[in-house]
Amino acid sequence: MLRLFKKAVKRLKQEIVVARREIRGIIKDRQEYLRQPPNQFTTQGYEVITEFWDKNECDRLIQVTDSLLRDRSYSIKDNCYLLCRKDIHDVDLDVQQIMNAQEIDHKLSELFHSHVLEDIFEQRLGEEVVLQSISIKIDNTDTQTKRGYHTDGLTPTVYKAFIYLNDVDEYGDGPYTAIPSSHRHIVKRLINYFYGWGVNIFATSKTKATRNFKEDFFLFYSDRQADSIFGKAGTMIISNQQLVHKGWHQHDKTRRYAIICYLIPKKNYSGQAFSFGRTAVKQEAQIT
Ligand SMILES: O=C(O)CCC(=O)C(=O)O
Repeated sequence: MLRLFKKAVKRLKQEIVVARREIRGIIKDRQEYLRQPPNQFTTQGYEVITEFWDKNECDRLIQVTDSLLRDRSYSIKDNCYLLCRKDIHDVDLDVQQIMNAQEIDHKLSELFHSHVLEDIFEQRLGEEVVLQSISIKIDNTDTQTKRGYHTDGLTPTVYKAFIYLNDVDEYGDGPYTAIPSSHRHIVKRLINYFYGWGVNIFATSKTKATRNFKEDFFLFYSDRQADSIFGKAGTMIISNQQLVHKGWHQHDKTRRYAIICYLIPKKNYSGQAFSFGRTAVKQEAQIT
């Protein structure tokens, strides 16, 4: 009994250390947003740039993607791999992603080395960013397991550029959906943080291993406050991933293909490799 009590106290102490660090980070990030140059991207948290990527290139990339799709995660070449989210998560079970796709496609490699994306973000943010990786995301139709409103991590800030490869004209095409300016909210963010903390405590260990509920938003936000972003193939959305966002949940019409580019502020970059979901490939390798 005493041993159990000591274990619980130790665990609580660890949780408090982590929470203090995360809460400090959350507040600091929001203070930084207020110091960014005022423009549509920094105030709204996202911006749409139409006709960014050539339509023929969109079609070509869809073909390349289709030729690489399999039902399980696997290593494609070097650092490039197919991630099937069902292998690592209990949400977004029908999402697949070709990670580090710049390593297998010459046009994506050109984009990766061109500094075009960094320039777009830097002009708006007034600080340097690093493009870490480019992936191709395949959102198969799904109305059951789509993740709800969340942010990507708690702190520090990360950015993404989404480039639609097919037309996203209606909700059934699965538009990117975000609550404008929510990256600046502090009180609602913190209340959701503590709520998620509670959910984490009661979640099963299997669920806890696949996602962090502190990044989810159960309170205050609804679709009525959100912008769903529609656009033709080639449309790019640049987004601060501390925006409260999701992929539209009633995705029941067409498979959506998109290039997803991952960027972080240069001040937070220490040369780390981009390996999101790589463990799924390792697990597959062990099984086969
Ligand atoms: O692809 C989408 O529309 C949403 C993606 C998302 O939720 C994310 O990148 O965290």
